[in-house]
Amino acid sequence: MKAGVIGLGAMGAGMAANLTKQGLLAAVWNRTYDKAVDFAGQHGVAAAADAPTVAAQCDVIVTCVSADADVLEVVDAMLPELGEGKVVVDTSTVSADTAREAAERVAATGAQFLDAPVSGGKEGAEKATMVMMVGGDEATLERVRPVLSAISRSATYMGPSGAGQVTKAVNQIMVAGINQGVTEALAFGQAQGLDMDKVIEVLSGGAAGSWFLQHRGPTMVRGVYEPGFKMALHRKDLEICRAMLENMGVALPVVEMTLKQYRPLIEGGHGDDDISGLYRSKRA
Ligand code: NA7
Repeated sequence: MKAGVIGLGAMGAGMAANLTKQGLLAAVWNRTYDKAVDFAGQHGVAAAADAPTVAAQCDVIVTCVSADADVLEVVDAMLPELGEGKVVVDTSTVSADTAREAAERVAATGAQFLDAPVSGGKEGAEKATMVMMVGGDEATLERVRPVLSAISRSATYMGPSGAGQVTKAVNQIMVAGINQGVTEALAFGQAQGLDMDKVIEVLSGGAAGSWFLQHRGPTMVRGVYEPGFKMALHRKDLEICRAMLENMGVALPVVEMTLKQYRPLIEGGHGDDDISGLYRSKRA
């Protein structure tokens, strides 16, 4: 099985490197071509000239681009080279509607599309410890499992097209709440003059312990907010959640508060910071 990766950003580059380790990677493409050439040079794989070339050369095409319009743009570009037996696995976080639209366009060629967003951050992509939530055809998921196993800790079938993205929306609401809780609490502790490394160490073993506290706590209290997971991308995800709310009769106050607090930070030039940069607005 030959796999290709389109989009060698913070997440895609780690996934592509892990596919190389398993001998599965046949081609990569990145819109900013220098990135593809650098990756190809380091990992001994071909840098394709464009997305359709990756589609032509590979059985499984893993895409990891930014937002809804980007996924549809890349999918449309590949359509002439897709056909029976080929599978597009989109690991970007976009709306469930976009996933269903992309799946329809791909299915018209005889190929298959899986929405397969991931959670675990840049470190998870590099160490292949991400979890993956998959929507689409279950048999297709099983067929491409060797590729998904090379880039993730688990790939769980969630239901028909779009179900992976809806699950990811649930995840992103939780991430907003965890970010709110950890940044607010640590800023409070720091303002009280505590030794914050000790605070993080002791609390990590108790009921408030979390991945975010352990991995982002020590850096946020030092004013370091390197990605990670870009705040501008989390805002995109929370806006997707907000758009899904219509006619659902539930409220998302944590999402609303987080969007409100991200806004001045992103407008102030911090959109590429890790989401733990929310700490800036909590500091005394
Ligand atoms: P990054 O590090 O911002 O990387 C985004 C990648 O997507 C990067 O390689 C971009 O190419 C590529 N991209 C974006 N738009 C396009 C279009 N229209 N066509 C082709 N390539 C494109 O994001 P992450 O890796 O952290 O996250 C990626 C996704 O996973 C996102 O949905 C997250 O929410 C989860 P560039 O180098 O800019 O030319």
